[in-house]
Amino acid sequence: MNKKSIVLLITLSVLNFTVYAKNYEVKLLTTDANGQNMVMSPGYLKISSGDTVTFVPSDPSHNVESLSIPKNAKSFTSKMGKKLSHTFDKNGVYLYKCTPHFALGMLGVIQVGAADNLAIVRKDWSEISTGVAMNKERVSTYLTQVK
Ligand SMILES: [Cu+2]
Repeated sequence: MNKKSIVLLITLSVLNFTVYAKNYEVKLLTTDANGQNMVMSPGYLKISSGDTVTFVPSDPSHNVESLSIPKNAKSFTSKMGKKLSHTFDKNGVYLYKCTPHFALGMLGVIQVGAADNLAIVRKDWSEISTGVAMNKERVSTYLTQVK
């Protein structure tokens, strides 16, 4: 292999890395298109390690705060009404909430690659869910989508 093709290969692998790290958006909605109130959209999202999710509040009353996350993963908390872009670099299941609307079931689940910590998240959720008054079944539905 000559020098030129080595340089080309290195350039291509750098480009590949850039292309494959994806950006996603989760909207923090007061009301969605189906009339659901205080809801993350999408509530369940599957991404790959290295991908970035931007959380976008529909108005100043929402934020995100991580609740149950994989061991050694970075926790995240956004300021009320402000966008937050978070890069997920540890595989596993992340359960997070909107701090003011937690009791109304405003929670979401993000799966990053393999879901090795699913049993722990389910156990955490069974304890955390005692503080949720409405729309608990949303989280159960999101967790059944984890594959
Ligand atoms: Cu909220």
